[in-house]
Amino acid sequence: MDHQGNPLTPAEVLQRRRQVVRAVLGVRSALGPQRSCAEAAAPANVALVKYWGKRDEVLNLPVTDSLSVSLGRLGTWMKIAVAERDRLILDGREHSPDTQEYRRMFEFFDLFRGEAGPFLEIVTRNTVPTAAGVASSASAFAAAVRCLDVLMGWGLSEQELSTLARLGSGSACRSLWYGFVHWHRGKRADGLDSHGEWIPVVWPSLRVLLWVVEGGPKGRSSRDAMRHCVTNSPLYSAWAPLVARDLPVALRAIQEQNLRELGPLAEGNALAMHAIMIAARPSVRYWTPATLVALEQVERWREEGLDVWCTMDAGPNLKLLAEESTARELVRRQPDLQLVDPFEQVSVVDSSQPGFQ
Ligand code: 2P0
Repeated sequence: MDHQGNPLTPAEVLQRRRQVVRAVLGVRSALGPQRSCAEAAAPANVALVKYWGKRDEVLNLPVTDSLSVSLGRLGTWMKIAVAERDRLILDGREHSPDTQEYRRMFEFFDLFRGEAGPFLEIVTRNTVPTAAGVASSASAFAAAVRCLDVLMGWGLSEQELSTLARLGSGSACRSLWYGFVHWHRGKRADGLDSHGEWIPVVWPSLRVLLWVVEGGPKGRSSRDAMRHCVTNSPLYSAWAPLVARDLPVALRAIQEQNLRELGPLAEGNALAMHAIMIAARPSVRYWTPATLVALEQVERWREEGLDVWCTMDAGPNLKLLAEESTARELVRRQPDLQLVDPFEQVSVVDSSQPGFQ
């Protein structure tokens, strides 16, 4: 939308996004590739205080701050190389230009290159299980900006890379780091102050457990659901005040490594986000009966003395939070849980990964 509330044309959208890129890159905008190829990895992330609603759709600027923890080894590997034509090879399969994945990825790369190219071959592999309901777009765009930074020799700061990754997908700005990240909503219209900030806390015993209760692709994109909720949920006005209360408590709980404080807070925040969705008119409901069964199971585990809490995103599946010893007990009881160490880092380049020639 422009200032009068009229929708922008695709050319105007591109221009606004390119202005931000130029503002971040400065004189570096004029640089061509400094190398022939570059590789990078980035972790997926799960929000403990959610991002739900945008104040600017073109630049993916959020209504509120949010807070996430990375998913360690789960994320994206990417290699980009200067080539004779654009190609996208995703999880070992070449995607044609009419696929959504190709369009989304190259629309992003087009923000950084002029009419003269360069053409790019992108080989990318997600280590996030597709059915797990964990967004791979966040890690993909974070890996993409890391690759570009190396290929073009920009030498940008992590904060600048985070600002650029946000243009691909909002939550991508939290995928530049391992561990906890605070995404500051920022106040500026151009979004240059809206980026992730790494929280210097390592919590070695914290675990995330992915619980896929429902496989298959999700019905509605989170982008679309978010937009719908902002204008059509009578509860949306409660969201910003709720985040303002939750965020400082979550930050303190992280500093103190206190799961008994962080867990209920993350669970309550996710449930509030889903309440906003459910109350929207028409309603947005990602939960299935299997989701409710799993939620009840989490409650039962707590009644049995296990310190476990959950969070959920725009899908039916759960992500559990627990300390390592509890996490091992949970896997014993529910063997389909996938255990993740949020702080497990992968080396930047792993050419042994399939798809990397
Ligand atoms: C989050 N989600 O904080 C929230 C909670 C989904 C539920 O960030 O439109 O793919 O690309 O900015 O980043 C998913 O939204 O949306 C998301 P866009 P994105 O993790």
